[in-house]
Amino acid sequence: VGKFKIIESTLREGEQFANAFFDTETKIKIATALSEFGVDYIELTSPCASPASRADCEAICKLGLKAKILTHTRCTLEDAKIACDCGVDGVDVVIGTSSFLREHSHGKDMAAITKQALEVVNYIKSRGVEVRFSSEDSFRMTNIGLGASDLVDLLSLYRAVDNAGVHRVGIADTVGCASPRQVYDLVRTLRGVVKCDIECHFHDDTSCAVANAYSALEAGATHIDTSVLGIGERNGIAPLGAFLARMIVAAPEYVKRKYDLHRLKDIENIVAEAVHINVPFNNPVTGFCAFTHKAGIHSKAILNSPSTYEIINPEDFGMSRYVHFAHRLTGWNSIKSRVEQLGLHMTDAQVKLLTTKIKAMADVRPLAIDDADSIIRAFHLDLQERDT
Ligand code: HCA
Ligand code: CU
Repeated sequence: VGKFKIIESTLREGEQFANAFFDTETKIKIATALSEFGVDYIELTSPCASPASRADCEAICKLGLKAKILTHTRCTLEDAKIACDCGVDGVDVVIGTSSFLREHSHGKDMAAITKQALEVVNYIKSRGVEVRFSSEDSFRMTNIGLGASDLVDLLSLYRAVDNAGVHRVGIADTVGCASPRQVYDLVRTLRGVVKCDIECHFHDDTSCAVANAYSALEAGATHIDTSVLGIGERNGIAPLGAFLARMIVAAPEYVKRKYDLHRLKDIENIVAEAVHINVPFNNPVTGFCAFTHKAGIHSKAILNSPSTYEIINPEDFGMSRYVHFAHRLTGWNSIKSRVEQLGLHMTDAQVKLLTTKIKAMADVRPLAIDDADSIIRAFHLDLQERDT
């Protein structure tokens, strides 16, 4: 899992999110931010989708960004030609379940589909452009309903495009049905069949997208599709931030070297604003409480040594930890730390007494930080008056 590439699809899959409408300026802003962040690829909506989609694709190709620009099209020569004419670095072609699964269903049109795939792959390569070949709904197609002959068909199709020199093949969990173990098995099998890179695309309908991405990498996948905050069809795909939270734990040096993690929060805010949503409260890394510690036992340990209750160092993402001290679960270590932050001096015995006061107040009603600070200051003033 130590080395992987990100195909950032906020501007393709993300445009399929219910609320998404990106004007040219917003697309350029998002593409530029993602490129500066360090994603390897930025995937754009097919130029065949609409005239503006085509113009935007051409405009983004001309920006000269560090990230490679991809677009995503159906597996046809007409679409492939338009894509290459836009000036993209690569084309991700996908063969739909309608053409693959339904018509083909049990080997009949396999030869025709392979022929079409090879034509498109060879054409894109002849234009000097990178090409990925993928099938929609790869998991249901091979695991549920249809059975083993479909897996064999799928693998022989992938082997044929691999032999033709495709740069990547892709697997897509279009409906979000796959489990990490199914993913591992399919990717492992595919890894034994093709030499090219393997890209994986996971929808999050059952909340497995990041786990599936990780499993895919363990099994030998090389590229993972993400979108900012996970936006996409229905409830979306593997979120960029959540995926990197997983990966910084698994491959810290690689992730820290490769990505400008401090920019994550800004990028999420740009996208959240563009599609009129809030960053979820429990978002990995950037959720408002992602590094807030509350219970007395946790807070004491965190104040001594943050790694006790933190698997991710907030500083790696330019975030800061917060010890929540103004509540009835608090402990005297948290209060002592707050007293010091306020620049006040007390003995441990005094802090302990103060803590019982704060806990008693917090039993009656929720305390704001200001409330707790006033109690601390009043207590401190009291001590001083008693001294004089
Ligand atoms: C869709 C297509 C896709 C394609 C994924 C890919 C999917 O919108 O249904 O090309 O890898 O989820 O299957 O996003
Ligand atoms: Cu998708």
